Amino acid sequence: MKSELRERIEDVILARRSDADDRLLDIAESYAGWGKDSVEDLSWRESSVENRLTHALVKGIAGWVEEDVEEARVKSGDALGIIEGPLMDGLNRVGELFGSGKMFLPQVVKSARVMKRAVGVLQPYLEKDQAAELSSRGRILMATVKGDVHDIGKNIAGVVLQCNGYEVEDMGVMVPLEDILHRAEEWNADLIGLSGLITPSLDEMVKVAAELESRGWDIPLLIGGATTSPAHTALKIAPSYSAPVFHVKDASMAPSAAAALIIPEGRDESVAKNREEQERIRVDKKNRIESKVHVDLESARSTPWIPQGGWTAENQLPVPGFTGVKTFSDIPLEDIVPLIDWGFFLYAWDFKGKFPAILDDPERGEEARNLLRDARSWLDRVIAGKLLKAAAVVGIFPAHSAGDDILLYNGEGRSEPFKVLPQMRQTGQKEKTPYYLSQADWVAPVGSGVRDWIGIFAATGGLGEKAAVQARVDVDDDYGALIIKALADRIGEAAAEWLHRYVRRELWGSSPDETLKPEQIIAGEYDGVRPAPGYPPCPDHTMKRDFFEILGVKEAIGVSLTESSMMDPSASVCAYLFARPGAQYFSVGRISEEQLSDYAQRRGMDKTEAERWLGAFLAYEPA
Ligand code: B12
Repeated sequence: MKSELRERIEDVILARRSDADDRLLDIAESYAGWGKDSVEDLSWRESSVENRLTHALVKGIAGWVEEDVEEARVKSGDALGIIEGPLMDGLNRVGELFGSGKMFLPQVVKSARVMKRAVGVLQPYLEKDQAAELSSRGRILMATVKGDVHDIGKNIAGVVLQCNGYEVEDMGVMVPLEDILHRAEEWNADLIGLSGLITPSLDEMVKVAAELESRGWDIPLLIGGATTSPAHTALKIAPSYSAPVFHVKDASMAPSAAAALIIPEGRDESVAKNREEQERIRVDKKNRIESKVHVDLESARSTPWIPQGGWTAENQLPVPGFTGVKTFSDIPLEDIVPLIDWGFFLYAWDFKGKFPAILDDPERGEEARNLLRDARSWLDRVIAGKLLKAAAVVGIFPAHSAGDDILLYNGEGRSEPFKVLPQMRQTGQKEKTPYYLSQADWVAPVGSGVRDWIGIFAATGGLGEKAAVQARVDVDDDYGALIIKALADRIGEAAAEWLHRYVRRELWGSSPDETLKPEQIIAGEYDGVRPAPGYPPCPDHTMKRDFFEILGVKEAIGVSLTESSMMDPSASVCAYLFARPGAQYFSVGRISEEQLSDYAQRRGMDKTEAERWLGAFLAYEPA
């Protein structure tokens, strides 16, 4: 056994150091596959130290990096030369392989970890001005905008950019625009990269662009994140700023977008092409919005969905065994784990495709399996070390609908609602379906004689995430940090799944005999739906404020809302629970001006405020 491995195992067994388990895990991957039947090919260890460094970088092998770097430094006495030579050679190779689809995201992240560690060893030997001189293709300042706490996508994009030779400074999450601009100027950034997960963040990106414009700056912007799109970038962000604004679909596109903006050769052409494309999107979008016919609200409301047989006693749901609010402050992770949707875990790492079939994909299967193996081993560690905690709070209330509003009551007296939750309705003209849907349709109307109930909840898998992620960052382990983040998201979603099943089977008992297997639950084969504020049937993110107030979410489970109505920790979800058979997911589609005004009034907001929150969904250009 290699002395390094033996030493680290002994550290764990004999409890010799407080960071013993971290250190063992750090090198464990380098030994993956060792055993009776497989002998790792270590012939690369016979090569020159420079070749070994390049090899370790390309293969993402962290086990020997510190000792190899030290050997190279003693040999050449030129710390900067080692970075610019064998290490950059390896990194360039990684960039090429990733760019040509021959290497996948987890491998890139592992390579980045090797680079960070190597540079970490050399840093003390770099002269002050040498550190600044380190050859770089350009400086990219990245930030998740104010009000948004999502950062897994931004972090992945940052690692990929670093692996392509860009210097990246990541300002983290919820970064106010003043701070972004201040740092961009101070650091002399070549590009600013903005990220965001939910639609209110789009508005914040427009603010950043407008502020850059008013200061007369010309630093190009890169726009990324799940909710961003070429259309929004073209329609809203680019018109606010004269300098180039590029939308970046995913991490693999980030290096080419950065290169197109930074490398002088071909730059003008790329910028002109981007502008042309954005102009085309604007014209196309305008034509499409104008050609979409909306029926008036009254007509849409006159054809709601109604259950088969109408609102009669047969369509009353089972009376809940419990009404009120219930908190689950520490849901055992072992109970949640079977409900994890591993398909989405892989999706976060850019392995898009059906799960588990993707594990057998001839090109991507092996890497997907390796990633899953690492993730499961991290999950064991998370559970054993209680690194993450899952919690949830749910409320089940007597309810009725009144037009497009859902009314919540405190008791079966149902005299005065204690809360009104206004909903929206589809108004885009339909040819086929006989109804225009609203979530209010899933609840029996007031005066129908049918009693009804709904649930609302918030759940999280992110308690403890910040500390657990930081512990990995502190040892330059982006790979582990990203795995923990992605696991927290999955645990949050699985906690919602766990809670919903408990509500269906026991707390409410709307499906008391349900015996679905985990994979059927993940496929959504249960009765009822769980739409989340921000999703297409209910795009108003501010509804989360009402949920949080009703459930006392912050006090109950420590999840809070940012000014953009995003939940912190980010690995959190909140949603409605509708048990009505026949209830479905749908999209309200574009919101007409008539509906917006009506909704704003029911919601007690002024029209401009409602337009701001729902800006991404409007069927018209606000004044
Ligand atoms: C998985 C998922 C979740 C997970 C994890 C979220 C997360 N941390 O990523 C959980 C379950 C926690 C979640 C929660 C919610 N979600 Co969600 N979620 C998704 C889903 C299905 C995938 C997102 C994802 O993980 N992508 C993988 C990551 C790695 O990709 P990424 O962030 O986009 O980043 C890539 C690129 O965009 C790019 N990139 C990112 N940033 C940057 C920056 C720069 C500079 C560059 C160059 C590139 C770049 O590179 C990355 C790597 O390729 C999307 C739908 C979809 N298909 O996109 C909805 C979606 C993002 N969610 C949505 C919503 C509404 C929510 C909730 C508000 C719902 C709720 N009420 O609970 C909450 C909000 C959470 C909170 N904290 O407030 C909406 C947002 C749209 C909107 N109307 O606002 C979406 C689009 C679904 C939809 N169709 O409506 N969600």
